[in-house]
Amino acid sequence: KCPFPHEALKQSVPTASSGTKNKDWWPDQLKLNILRQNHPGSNPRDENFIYSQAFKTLDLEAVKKDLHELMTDSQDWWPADFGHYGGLFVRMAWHSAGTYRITDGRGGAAQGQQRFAPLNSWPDNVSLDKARRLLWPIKQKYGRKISWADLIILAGTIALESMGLKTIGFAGGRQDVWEADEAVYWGAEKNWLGGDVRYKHGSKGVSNGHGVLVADDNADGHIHERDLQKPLAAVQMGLIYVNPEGPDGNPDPLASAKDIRETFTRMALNDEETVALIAGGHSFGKAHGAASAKHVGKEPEAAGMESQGLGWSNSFESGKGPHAITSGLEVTWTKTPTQWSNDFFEHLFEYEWELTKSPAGAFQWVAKNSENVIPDAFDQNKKHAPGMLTTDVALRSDLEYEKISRRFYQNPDQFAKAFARAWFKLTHRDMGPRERYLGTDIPTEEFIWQDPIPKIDHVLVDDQDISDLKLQLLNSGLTISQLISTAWASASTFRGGDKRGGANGARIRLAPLKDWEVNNPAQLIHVPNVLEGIQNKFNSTQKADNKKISLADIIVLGGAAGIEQAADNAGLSVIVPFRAGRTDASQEQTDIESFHYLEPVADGFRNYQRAGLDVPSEYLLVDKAHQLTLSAAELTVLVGGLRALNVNYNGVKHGVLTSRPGQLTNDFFINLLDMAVQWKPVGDSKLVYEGYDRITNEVIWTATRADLIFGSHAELRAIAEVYAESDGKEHFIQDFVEAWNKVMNLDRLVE
Ligand code: HEB
Repeated sequence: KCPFPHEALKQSVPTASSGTKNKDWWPDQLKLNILRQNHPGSNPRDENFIYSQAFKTLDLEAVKKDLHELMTDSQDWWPADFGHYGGLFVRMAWHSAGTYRITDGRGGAAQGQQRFAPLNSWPDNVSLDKARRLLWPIKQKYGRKISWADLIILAGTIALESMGLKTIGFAGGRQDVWEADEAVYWGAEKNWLGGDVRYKHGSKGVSNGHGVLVADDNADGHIHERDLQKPLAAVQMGLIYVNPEGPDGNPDPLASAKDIRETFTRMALNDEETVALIAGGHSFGKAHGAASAKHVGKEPEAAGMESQGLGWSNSFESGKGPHAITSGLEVTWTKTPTQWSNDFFEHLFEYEWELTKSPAGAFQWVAKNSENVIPDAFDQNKKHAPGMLTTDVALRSDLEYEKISRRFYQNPDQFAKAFARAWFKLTHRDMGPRERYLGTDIPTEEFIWQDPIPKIDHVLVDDQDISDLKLQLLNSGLTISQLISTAWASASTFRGGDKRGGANGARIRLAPLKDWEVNNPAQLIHVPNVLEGIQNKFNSTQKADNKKISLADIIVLGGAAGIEQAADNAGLSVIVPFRAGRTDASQEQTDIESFHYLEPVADGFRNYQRAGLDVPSEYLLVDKAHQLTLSAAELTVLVGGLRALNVNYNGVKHGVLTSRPGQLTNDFFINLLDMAVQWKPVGDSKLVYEGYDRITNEVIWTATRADLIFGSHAELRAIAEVYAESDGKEHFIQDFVEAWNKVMNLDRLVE
């Protein structure tokens, strides 16, 4: 050993991104980073670039042709099983879409997140790094005209077509982002595929310390045997859904069926869709577990720089082709793994299944007493016995799944049709309204899960009509607060993840929205009636030119009129922009069960929180702000303005820090930051606080955590100060109106 102290002489140079950070010192600090994602500066494309326009210039047929050719263009660096990449690309697309959760609408295929951590490194996504690299030449060729997010789904869809399954179409329109999404709650565990921490027993709510919170509406006090934490759609970190070997690696098909049902329901799929997808997916390709996982290197995010973003290098023999190790399972389901067939069900029912282990030591099932009828992926002289995963056998063990599986076995056409429809839903579920779909392969059929809204069939109101209607709204007998809170209730159902909800459709008057606690049904009930009265009067007198206004528009217009009046009452004149063109959905166009998931457990903007949540209100507030795609400043100005406007749930006074409630003022900020007031929690729950006058010791205000966070959180306080400054009043009103207008139009995604 050299006696010279090389190590000691090495100089350490501190760099900007290294060192201990706030998140290390105060891990539970409320983080606003999710409100600052996808800043225009992070986008390498021209600021005027509009993806939908670029896509319209794409020669979709040419891309499809190239994809068809790619399927059989086997590359030495990652040879295709059975000479066809179809199975790999179907799995890639399914894993891209399969991160969607209906509970909060986050996850899914729409941003191309599979390129980034954690998804690019999830144990369940092994080898999909190779799939995306195989696609790169096509991505490169068509450039900005097709996003990764679209290309990944299109590749899976063309893979199906190329293997003989007739799909029902494809829509483009998924715009790429350039950074990992920080907002998705993937779970709280610290280990990949670590224990069963996602299941809890009878607890009431969940906080994760990541600034994203979730509430458990299973909180019925009942002790659930196996109660998967909301909103997770996977039973373990790193899995798209469920453990293929069975719950926690225990090869029990029936128990596994329970996990499948729970997780697929989270993805908005019913039993029939679930059976069709699993069986249809596993009609193709194979599982890879040639040898023990000890041969497999680090995942992409942890691999050496020389790996250039690839991971899981495999030291077993050639490390690819017949030696590939992906899941560690080694199964081929059908006799024709590159051709659609009914083999999956035929095998499932015609064989009895025996538990065995893959060469890598994982539990899997093999057909008893079967001939070796299954081809080998590389050696034409080799044959294998049919195999199944525990999760596949579950489709026969579970009573409900079994019924569907048998029907599909006996009716292959029903199976193919159900698969094609479920595949389209799976891969388009998170894109929002159909109007956003791009391309020439869009199915003409309208699906209920698309939350359809009628097309405009009337002439829109003009400026004169708008000011007439505003007057009528203000004279309708409804209070300013009612007008504003109804508009807010309607528009704020929007969620950015899957672009569902919003003011369009006026679904606030329909089940289930009209019965939501947050909308205070007892009070809401007559507001739409009054508004409808105004609408009917207008529409019945405008017949000649077919000029009409929808209730959805009237609701938003009422909010605008209310805010203008509230500003006027405070001595300021503002115009709240209004653009007509919304239409009204019917009850039949509204899938009650699926809208149930949009119900807010909290709306800090109205100081509402469902009782019994074990999550601090400020976390729920930031979560909601993220759903509304608001920045931290927009969040702040909206809360301050709405408090002054007195639109709290059920008229509670918390946070209405003004002596003139109902006027649009910056009083909330002035009084919140006033040093003459001292705040103290009421009781131990730390839900409600009282503000004492330091001199008289009298209680002058009350507030919740969703109010006081704007004084206690250093970054939010800094924003609040801007709106409380002596010259901040005008600025406040302008910003409030802008942010309000943004929320009212969140669902108008197509220009
Ligand atoms: Fe699947 C494969 C699992 C569902 C499609 N999968 C596979 C595998 C596994 C699994 C483990 C193997 C991998 C490797 O490579 O190794 N899955 C699973 C589970 C589930 C599923 C657990 C739930 C239950 N899949 C599914 C679906 C689909 C699919 C839904 C679609 C639709 N997968 C698939 C495919 C494949 C698989 C295609 C093959 C791949 C290749 O070939 O590469």
